[in-house]
Amino acid sequence: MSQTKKHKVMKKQFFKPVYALSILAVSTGLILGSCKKDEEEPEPTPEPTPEMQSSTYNYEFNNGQVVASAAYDGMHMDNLTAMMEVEEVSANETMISVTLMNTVDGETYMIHAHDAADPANTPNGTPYDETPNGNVFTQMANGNGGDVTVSQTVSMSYSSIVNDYEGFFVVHDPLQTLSTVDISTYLIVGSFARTQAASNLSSMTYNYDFNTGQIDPSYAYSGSHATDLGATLKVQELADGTSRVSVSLMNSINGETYMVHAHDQADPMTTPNGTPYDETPNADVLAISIDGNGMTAYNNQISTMSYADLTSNYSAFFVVHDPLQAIDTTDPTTYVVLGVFAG
Ligand SMILES: [Cu+2]
Repeated sequence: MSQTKKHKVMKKQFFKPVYALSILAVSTGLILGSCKKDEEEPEPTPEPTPEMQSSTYNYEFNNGQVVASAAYDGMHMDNLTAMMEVEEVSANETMISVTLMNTVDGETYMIHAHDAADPANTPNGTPYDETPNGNVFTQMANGNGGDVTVSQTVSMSYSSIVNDYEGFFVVHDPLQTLSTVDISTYLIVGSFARTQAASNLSSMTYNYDFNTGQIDPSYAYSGSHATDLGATLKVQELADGTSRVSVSLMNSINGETYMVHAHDQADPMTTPNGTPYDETPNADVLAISIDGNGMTAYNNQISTMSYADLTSNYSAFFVVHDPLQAIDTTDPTTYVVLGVFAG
């Protein structure tokens, strides 16, 4: 809403009370002073200086949008996103601010502008200069478990940043050794200060409670693990047709290692021990361990199966084995979580 329009609305709302409470017109008049001024000047005041320009660019997590074969592959949760604000400060100065959402507490994120380059001329065939451009953006953000913002004022015009500068915006993973060659270590990568094309990559999250026999009453957990453990399973579509399968365990026990598996459903008539599933986990879908930390613990893997297959066609059980007793794949009462995979 323009300033003028806003004032007209305010005028309408305040008109009657002002009339009725004319005794209080002195004080009320002061409050409405700025509005009255607009009414008294029918001609719009010409802008003395052009308004400062600004724009905002949103970046999704690296699921292979820029380089399909190089979706992020590592231990960081894939809910991290970034927002870049480019604001004109003066004719030759621009402020660039980057906000990271869903950061990991205590980790330091390297956030860089890498100039685009001809891969034929770079040492390792990268389509960018591996040395970040400190004249555009080179900042570190300290993760706090939530949103963090870092800013840099650069000696370039607004237009040269948003129209002329050709580079990549990169957020490096703080949970692994910094690599400027391996794009699968980038949490975020996209063209710098440009609107990113819509990726339309799908994801779905499934919640699982502790195993109290939801699949079969005779499978209800029996053991000493606290029953407040819960799990979420997330399937994220990646640009090359594969998927990232992520698991979070809530209220995990610190120091215990949880085996987390997809076990393909099977006809019990055909399995060695009459189980309604294959006792060997499906390593192409989910066979990971999660280190318990006393709170929410996390791990993930990339599956070659497509998002559509995993969420619609694949028939398996999602199993979290009890770390407090020996693994027994024939005995579902040792499973702290048991549910239909992506069901
Ligand atoms: Cu298993």
